[in-house]
Amino acid sequence: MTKRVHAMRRRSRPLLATMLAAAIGLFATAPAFAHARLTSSDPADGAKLSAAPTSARLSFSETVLVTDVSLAGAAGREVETHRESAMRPAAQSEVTFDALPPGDYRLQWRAQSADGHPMSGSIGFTVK
Ligand SMILES: [Cu+2]
Repeated sequence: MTKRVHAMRRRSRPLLATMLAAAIGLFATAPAFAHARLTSSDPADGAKLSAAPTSARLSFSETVLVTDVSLAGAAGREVETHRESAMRPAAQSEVTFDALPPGDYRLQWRAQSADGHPMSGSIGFTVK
């Protein structure tokens, strides 16, 4: 990038000014376009747990409305989960369930960010 800008400067100052203005404009407005994202979870994605968990927590970079969380165990069998204040926007969302027997699990989630964008993802963990 630096090399290209220097090359442009030699050739055309107006073009450089336009490029700089565009770059600054892009930078200044970037936060407005930043999407909410999952920042962490407990259990963490890929965790191998020696103690059976009875809850899972998702943490997001900003307040989101988690619209669906489901937990699948062995052979994709769904595990019953409970979620408090399911329809309230929050930066964290927690689901609880009965202590999980050993096995591989996948927690799938869907959410809507404050700017209305749909989000989804999943985390996997193993109970030893
Ligand atoms: Cu967005």
